[in-house]
Amino acid sequence: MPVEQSADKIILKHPKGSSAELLLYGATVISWKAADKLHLEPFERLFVSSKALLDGSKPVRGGIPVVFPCFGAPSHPEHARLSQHGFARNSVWTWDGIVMDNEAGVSVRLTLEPTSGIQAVYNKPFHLSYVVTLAEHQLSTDLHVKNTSTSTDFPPDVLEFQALFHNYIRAPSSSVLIHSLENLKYIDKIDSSFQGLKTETRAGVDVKTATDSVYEDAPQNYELTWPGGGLSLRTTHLKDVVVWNPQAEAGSKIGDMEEGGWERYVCLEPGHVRGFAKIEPGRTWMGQQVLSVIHEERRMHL
Ligand code: TA6
Repeated sequence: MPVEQSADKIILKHPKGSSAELLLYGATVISWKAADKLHLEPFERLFVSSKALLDGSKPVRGGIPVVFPCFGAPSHPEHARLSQHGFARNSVWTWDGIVMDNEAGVSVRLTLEPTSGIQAVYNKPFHLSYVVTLAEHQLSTDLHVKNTSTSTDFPPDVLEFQALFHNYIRAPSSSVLIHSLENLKYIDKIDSSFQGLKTETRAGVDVKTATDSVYEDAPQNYELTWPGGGLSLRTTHLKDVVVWNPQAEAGSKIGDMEEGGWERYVCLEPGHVRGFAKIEPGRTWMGQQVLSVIHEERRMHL
């Protein structure tokens, strides 16, 4: 069976051996296994802390949590009652079926509508649908946000939001490099003494020291490389990208982070997080990412 379902989890299996696991809680992808030309057995591509709680009591420390409708602490007046990174990552989503099942890939959809719990903190008309697609060497996630307002009032009931895929990519943080960020403007959240935007000067960005950088107007096409491995990330309608790794000092203070976990991942998080995406009543916005295995001979940056 290409799709297996249990009460709280969906497992996708591709006929060529790759697999993915998706929790209904937070629509969080908690595993993606894929082979490459050197390693013919599929292996884990995402990092999930061994201390992460997977019982729906708090957002998962790892995998791919979905951030919506605010990134970080809320900064929009309509988001004032939301907690850090919004409610999508700690709401239980609804199974909506298999979208595709063929040689090319296996694809499933979850949805999230305003529940009374969500409406208590965010009373806006929205419908989310999230499509996760697994191919032999690729994982894609598409978030569709619909403004369900039917109001014809003026001014229109515009939905303003931020959205981001909080990817915890399994990679050695001492040697991973991220490409395509050179010359971009970014906020350095680690350097609180510096106000304003810095300009990235590095061709390959490392996370050997604590890093929490929000790059704006990015090229939406990135490569992560490290000795022996690599992934590419392509995105659509996700103009910004965040690079985060806390390293030991801050990482050891994160309650659900396993000992030394910061050595085993880098977060590369594409999103619309500088300013707000806006949708008119009845319209839908879509943000997509495609994560692909880089095979040894195709790597440009090693
Ligand atoms: O995306 C980076 C970031 O916003 C960091 O500032 C860091 O705090 C991280 O997310 C984790 O946030 P969380 O709420 O999951 O602990």
